[in-house]
Amino acid sequence: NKESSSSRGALIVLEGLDRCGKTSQSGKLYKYLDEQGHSVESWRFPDRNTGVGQMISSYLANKSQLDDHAIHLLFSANRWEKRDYLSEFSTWSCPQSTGAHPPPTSLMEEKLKSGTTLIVDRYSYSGVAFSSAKGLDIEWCKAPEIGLLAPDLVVYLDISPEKAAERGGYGDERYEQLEFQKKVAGSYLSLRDSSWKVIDATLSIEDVEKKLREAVLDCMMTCHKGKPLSQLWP
Ligand code: NYM
Repeated sequence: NKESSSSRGALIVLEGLDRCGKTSQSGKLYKYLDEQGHSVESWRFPDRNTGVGQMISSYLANKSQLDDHAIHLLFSANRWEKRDYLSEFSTWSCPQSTGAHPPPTSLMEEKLKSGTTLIVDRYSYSGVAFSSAKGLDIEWCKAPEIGLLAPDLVVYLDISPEKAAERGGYGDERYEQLEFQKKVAGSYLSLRDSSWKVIDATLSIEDVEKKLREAVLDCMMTCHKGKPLSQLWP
């Protein structure tokens, strides 16, 4: 059973409010793991490089308007397209094709199974937290994420909206406002469960880095030992 292969990588997700330090901590973690000789990749959502990602980027920059449900589905589509079925299996759903075909395997899954650890800056939890903060029904928000790979570890970099705002650097993007971030913080709270690793993001950069490393190395070990991959929502 490939899923219990002893060498699989871990799917690590970092979540938190805007300005919680996620992006710089993802970068530091990537550098550390890479230097330690681990096979590791750094991903982020939204991935603004795809066609869907460009629509999201334009929406976030207030250059386009979209219905709240529509933008929610685009964020989700952006994750599905990055999960991406491998082209070598592209005949899988072709009715004319003959013979036995392997089940579809995703790029993300393939990378994990071949031993690469993925550090992902934002994932489905951002999708649900930000959209439900606008008032969309939480179960509706979760639905399009069903079937994506579940992270092996979700790290929440915890900071109050007020403290995050004090850090400055809120840009001109949509959502980067204190009142809205307060609602997002509330949504994250209702999503969190005991499996999440919550790190106080107001500690020094070095302390956050250390705690993050410990949690991630521990999770990588569990995956290495054969923890099976699972799907959202567990
Ligand atoms: N965001 C991000 C969402 O609203 N839904 C999602 O699914 C994701 C992944 O996009 N304010 C929001 C959160 C951020 C914004 O993200 C851009 P970033 O990490 O600043 O590029």
